[in-house]
Amino acid sequence: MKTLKHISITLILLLSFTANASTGTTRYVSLSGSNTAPFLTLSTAANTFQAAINASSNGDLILVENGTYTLTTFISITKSITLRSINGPNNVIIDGNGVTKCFEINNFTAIVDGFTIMNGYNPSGFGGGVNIKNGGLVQNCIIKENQARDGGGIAIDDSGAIMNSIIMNNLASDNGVSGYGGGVRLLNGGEARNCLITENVSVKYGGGVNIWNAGNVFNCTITKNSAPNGAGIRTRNNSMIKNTIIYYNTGGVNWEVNGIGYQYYNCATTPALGSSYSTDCITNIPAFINITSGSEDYHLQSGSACIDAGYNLSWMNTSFDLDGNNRIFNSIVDMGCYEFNTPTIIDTDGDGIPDDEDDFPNDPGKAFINNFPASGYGSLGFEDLWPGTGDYDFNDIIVDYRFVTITNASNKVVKINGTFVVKASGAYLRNGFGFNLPNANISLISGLNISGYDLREGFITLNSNGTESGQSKPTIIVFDDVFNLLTHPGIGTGVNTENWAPFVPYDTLTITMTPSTLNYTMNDFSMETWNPFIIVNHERGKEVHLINYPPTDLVNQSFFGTWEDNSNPSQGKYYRSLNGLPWAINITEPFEWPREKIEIGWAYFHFIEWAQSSGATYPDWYKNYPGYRNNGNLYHPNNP
Ligand SMILES: [Ca+2]
Ligand SMILES: [Ca+2]
Ligand SMILES: [Ca+2]
Ligand SMILES: [Ca+2]
Repeated sequence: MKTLKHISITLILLLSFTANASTGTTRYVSLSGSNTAPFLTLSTAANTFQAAINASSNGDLILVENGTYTLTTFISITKSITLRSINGPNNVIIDGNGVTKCFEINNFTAIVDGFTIMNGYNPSGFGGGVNIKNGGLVQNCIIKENQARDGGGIAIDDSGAIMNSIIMNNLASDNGVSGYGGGVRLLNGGEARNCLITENVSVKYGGGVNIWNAGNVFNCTITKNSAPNGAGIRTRNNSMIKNTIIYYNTGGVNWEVNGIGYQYYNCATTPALGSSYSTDCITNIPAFINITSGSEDYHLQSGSACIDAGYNLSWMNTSFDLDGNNRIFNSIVDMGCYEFNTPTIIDTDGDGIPDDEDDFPNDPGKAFINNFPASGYGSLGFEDLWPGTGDYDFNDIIVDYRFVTITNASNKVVKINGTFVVKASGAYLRNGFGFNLPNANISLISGLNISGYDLREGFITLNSNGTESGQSKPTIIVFDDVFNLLTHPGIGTGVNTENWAPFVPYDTLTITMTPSTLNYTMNDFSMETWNPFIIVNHERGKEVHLINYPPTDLVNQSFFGTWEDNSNPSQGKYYRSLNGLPWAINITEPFEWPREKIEIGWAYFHFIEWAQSSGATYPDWYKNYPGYRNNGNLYHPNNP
């Protein structure tokens, strides 16, 4: 006998197709049991199957502990019982030892479930591994290396079924010239369903399956069997074959028909079946995962013509394929014993990211949009009289911001668009605005191409790529004079801070940062730690940052610690007033700023507490909650 090759065997114990064991007694079989009738526990378990069966009544369940059970005569089941392994077919082996068939079953509601059945020998009769005589179900089994004249693996007479099993490497031979069904023999009835039937040999008829007079084969994969007549399957008279793959069988023609009344539906085989006895059959190769000898895997590849090409039958709605997955996936059953159950992945641009996850499904160079903040805009408000506190109305520059980072399928940054909505300038100073990236990869100083800035006043010096020169961090100046963006309406101190002055439309700038190579990840930018600032009144050395954010390399250090500023660069303390207050605020949603000359504490009643607690109390100070603010002290544009 050939040895079993390494087909992946993943049979799982499934619930019985017919429930007959729920009402009876449970008995046990174990090689280490005390063999004490009536075998009601593992410790008193029967040592042989037959002892437990003989002690049982209709409706009983017999559970079998792991082990190899070597037979001297076959196991006979004539009662309505279920015989089941506790841990599946790889753990309970029934070995005919080359002297006897393993099972003879003769009861319509008997079930044999979850065994390896091997080395059965019955060269003058029916069923090397199993003979079902008029009734019985064998499921979730591996039937291998058995021999009989009729049905080397299993023979079913009149009625009965083999389901969800692997029938492999069995031989139909009387040690002479006769052999009928190397794997499965159906005589006058019987059914094989969801089985892999492979590497079986018959010396005469039906290497995989032989049907004589009547029998059904539904959703089986019959491959690499061998026989001179019907290498995969031979059917004689009333046979029905549905949803079955018959391929790669050798030694004779793949299939052979004889007599009358046989019909094939939705099968894949070659050569083509005759049109008078076949419906919706195909000759396409099935496209198994692997047919290489020793590495066989008979699951279907994506795109196989056998997928969704079967004919649905009512039992399929509640049954499983040979893997234990739903028998029907994607509405229509597949041909063969394994249902293809991977959703079809569409990747139109071929970048490896499926369309439904790809923000740019038609652009292979782009895959994902990453927003910072996660949604909408953040908002910045600055006070420009630093290092003096000034009027502390936090409206000298109001800028909303949003960064959209586009990454490719390898999570490398393609570009970053920074959108800045310049909303207000409640000041007479001509302030600029920029930011640096304190935790970015330093090579981005030269490796980043910048566009979209508005620099007209001549006091900013750029590197050729658009970053600011003289900086040790990537630094981008967005605009150098807010007066060039928001035109003064002619009355009032600034723009969009007095309710009685005309509203000036906001101005939006988009800075595009494009790395010169696709080698940078979002981590190389660390945008979430960006450090925004204003440049006060064309004075490049005078920057105002968020509290405790360090200045750029171009700042004039002599301002620190003067006036109300209590910065201490040696301690990493920056832009903090003597009272512990900031000169700039950053919130994650649009900010409603105070009117001109209205100190922020008069508009937002919890701002001071929030700032002095370093953000610990009232982190929601800017919300429009009762008792949180005086809306009359906020700017409300008269025609936004
Ligand atoms: Ca399907
Ligand atoms: Ca894609
Ligand atoms: Ca794409
Ligand atoms: Ca102001």
